Amino acid sequence: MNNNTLTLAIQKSGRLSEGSLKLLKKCGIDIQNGPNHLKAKATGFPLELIFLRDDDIPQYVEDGVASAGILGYNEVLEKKRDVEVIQKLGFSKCRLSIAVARDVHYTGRDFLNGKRIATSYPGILKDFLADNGLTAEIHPISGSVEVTPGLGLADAIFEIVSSGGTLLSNGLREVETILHSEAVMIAKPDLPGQIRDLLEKLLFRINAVQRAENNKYILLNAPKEKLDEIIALLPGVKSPTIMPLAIKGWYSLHSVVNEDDFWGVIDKLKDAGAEGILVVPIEKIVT
Ligand code: PRT
Ligand code: ZN
Repeated sequence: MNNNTLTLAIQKSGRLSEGSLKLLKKCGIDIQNGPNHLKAKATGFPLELIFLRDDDIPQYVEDGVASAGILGYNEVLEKKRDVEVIQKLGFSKCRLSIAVARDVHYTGRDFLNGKRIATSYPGILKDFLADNGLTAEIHPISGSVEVTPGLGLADAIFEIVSSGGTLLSNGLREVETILHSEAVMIAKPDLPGQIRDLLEKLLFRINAVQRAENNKYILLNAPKEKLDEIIALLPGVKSPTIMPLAIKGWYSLHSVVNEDDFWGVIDKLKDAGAEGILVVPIEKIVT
């Protein structure tokens, strides 16, 4: 481990690769040679990337070959390695669910007792069954878990669901959502101080990117008599900026609105008399 460089493991090719590289790029970090190599040096940050299968990332981080890694939370739980989840990254969101054939009468979790459940996540399934006092036969399978009920190989499956399209096309129905997952940053616990500092710097950039993505910059016009009511609707980073317009008695307000309550706020602003509302994306929010 080089104390002047942070070694980060990311997925070589798959559903996490693009999101991982995109996030780094938004943090001002580019790589010189791509995922066709095992390793790549980054520009814009003292970082070296290692490209791996996502299954291998927890072990490489535990062993210290990489100081940190980006992978699905589901894979972290499944592998049970000694690694720390330090940040949710907001992409590759999915859920792990139990599904049964569409025409099966599912009576609740007790239905699973004595049944055969096919899964590519036997570890998580085992814990779920134990936590709920259920006994079932776990059939570990890698790939195409969804076809097993149709082939008579399983009574239920426990698998990743995103849009639900794969379940639908295999005549299956989601009956229990066990876990929500997304890409996360993991790190080796007890990293040397200098490496921990580098990781903190990277997390600082990631936070700025995430905050920006969760917020929009809003500009609107309003007459003087409506200002108080409108300001009350706009929390902003501190408080809204107010500038007089060329037309007497009118002002321009600038603020930041959270994506979660965005449409609710817009409706209220219109009702309160705001006009010419402009909404623009934010590149970074550094606090
Ligand atoms: O080669 P390597 O081992 O690195 O990759 P992999 O094939 O094991 O993983 P990959 O690239 O398929 O997925 C990596 C991670 O992406 C997973 O561990 C999840 O955290 C996350 N993710 C997000 C998904 C999905 N969405 C997803 N839809 N992983 C898999 N799927 C599959 C799922 O297995 C199922 O077969 O897509 C199907 C369901 O999708 P819908 O949209 O039809 O519901
Ligand atoms: Zn994998």
